[in-house]
Amino acid sequence: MATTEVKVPDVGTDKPVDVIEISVKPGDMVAAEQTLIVLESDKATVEVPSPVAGKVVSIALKVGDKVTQGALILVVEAQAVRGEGAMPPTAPVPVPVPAPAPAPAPGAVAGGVLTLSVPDIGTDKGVDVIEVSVKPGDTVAKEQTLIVLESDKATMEVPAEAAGKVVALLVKKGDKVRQGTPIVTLEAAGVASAPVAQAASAPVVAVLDEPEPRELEQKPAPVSGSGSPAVVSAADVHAGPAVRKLARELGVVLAEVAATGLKGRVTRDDVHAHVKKRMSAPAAPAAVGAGSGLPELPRIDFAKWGPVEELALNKLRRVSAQNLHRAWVHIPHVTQHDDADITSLEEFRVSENARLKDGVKLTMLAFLVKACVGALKQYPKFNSSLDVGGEKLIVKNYWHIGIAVDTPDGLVVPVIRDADRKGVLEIAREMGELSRKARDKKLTPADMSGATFSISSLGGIGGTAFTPIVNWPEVAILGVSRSAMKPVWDGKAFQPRLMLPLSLSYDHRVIDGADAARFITYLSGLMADLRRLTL
Ligand code: CAO
Repeated sequence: MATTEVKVPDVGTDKPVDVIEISVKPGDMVAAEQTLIVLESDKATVEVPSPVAGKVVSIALKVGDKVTQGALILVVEAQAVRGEGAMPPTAPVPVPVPAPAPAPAPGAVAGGVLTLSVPDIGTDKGVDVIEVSVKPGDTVAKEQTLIVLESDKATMEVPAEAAGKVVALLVKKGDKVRQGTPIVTLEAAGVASAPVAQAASAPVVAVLDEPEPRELEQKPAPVSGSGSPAVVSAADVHAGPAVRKLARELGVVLAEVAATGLKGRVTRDDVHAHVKKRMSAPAAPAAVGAGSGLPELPRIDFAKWGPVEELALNKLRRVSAQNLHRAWVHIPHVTQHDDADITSLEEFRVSENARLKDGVKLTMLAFLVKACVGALKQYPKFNSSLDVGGEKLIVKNYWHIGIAVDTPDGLVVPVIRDADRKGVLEIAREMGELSRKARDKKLTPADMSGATFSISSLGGIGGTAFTPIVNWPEVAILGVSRSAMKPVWDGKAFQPRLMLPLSLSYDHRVIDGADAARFITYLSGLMADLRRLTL
């Protein structure tokens, strides 16, 4: 077998460029056009393809070397493949009259003419060409839009991988295309015709005239519409095209990969390591705001402005943060406020507490739980969940009330089950137990699941009103602030009344403002006179 020495082609600069990736090893079988090494200059990343199919005999370079045009890259034991031109230099055979050319490979180069093809568009289905933005003879800049595609999920502009002059258009408006469909042929700007590999005597026909190094720092195509393909701002990530392709195939977001290559470059191994890590990692809670299209918050170095201290968040706080943020982002919140007159209820509570003396403290919150069940029965929508598809409401015929409990480790929400079947004393006793368990870290997941409505009381601390966040998948939550004596007009005079501030936050997709006003008015009425509950 004849051997072929593959050398560094013209990379558009006389200055030495870095070898940043060696994509093959001795003994590997390579196909013609397969990437052998990746070079990086100040301006671009260049992938050097193999001029021949064959077996890598030896490699003359290593990552980190600086090379210029003509430097030996490697030696390939060429395999004669009819029609591919990969022929042993010592035994040239006449070049056959070329048959009609097969569809060129994406980005294929032929004698300085580049065929640009449809990149990975996130779907295997054919998509429509809805606009052709260039015509033959046009000079296009790199990244200039060539065509616009439309799938049932997104519109996508396909930019030019390289600058040059449009020789021919290979698609028209209305065509259906998919990844790899040739779009245009382009006479690449500044194409040099230096051969990549010099054969000893006869040039390796065809293949050797062609392999211009392709500039492959592709920016992801801008995408508008929903359900966009895996397009991220990967343009800022340093990675060769082969690595980008691998990342796309494996569904890896390059920006998330820890780079170990030269100058912070992401290598193939990095992508594989990332996938391995992802596979072995325990399932993480869904990323906050994932798919919401929200811009990420930038990291800030607060130490720039003064001394800081970093405190690690415990798991409870991290998980609560995720859940609260998710609910806040997904649920359109509105909060309705009202004051309940609890003057007589408070008198009753105090006198009962004096009478009971059995260790159970009758709390205002226990009365509120009971009153909420009454209001939920009157307005069942508040005891429901919105189906994730947004097409149906799941109304529950059980009344489990979650109570937000503040603990040194963070907020937890244990649940009073079947509160409709329990008396106020029993609820008060159970709440005491649950909040003790919460503060002793003894709550089980079962203690904290299945709530249909929640109450968050800050009344023991203070404040006049707040907007609690709906505890998804519930659709409403009642915030309770500190009661206070207030002058209330009775039609003839101001009377001192004990008023309890209530703040009802609700999911406006499910509950109208009028419903919320009715609910809170009804609830306030029950707190003003609990005898109504018996009606
Ligand atoms: N108005 C006036 N006083 C009130 C009151 C109110 N709305 N609610 C409670 N109080 C009083 C109580 O009567 C009690 O007084 P005494 O000590 O004189 O008897 C005192 O405040 C302390 O009450 P408490 O808060 O311990 O008891 P509670 O039954 O009202 O609440 C619990 C229990 C578990 C809900 C509460 O301890 C708690 O953790 N609250 C915080 C919940 C929270 O963090 N919510 C925010 C979620 S969003 O970030």
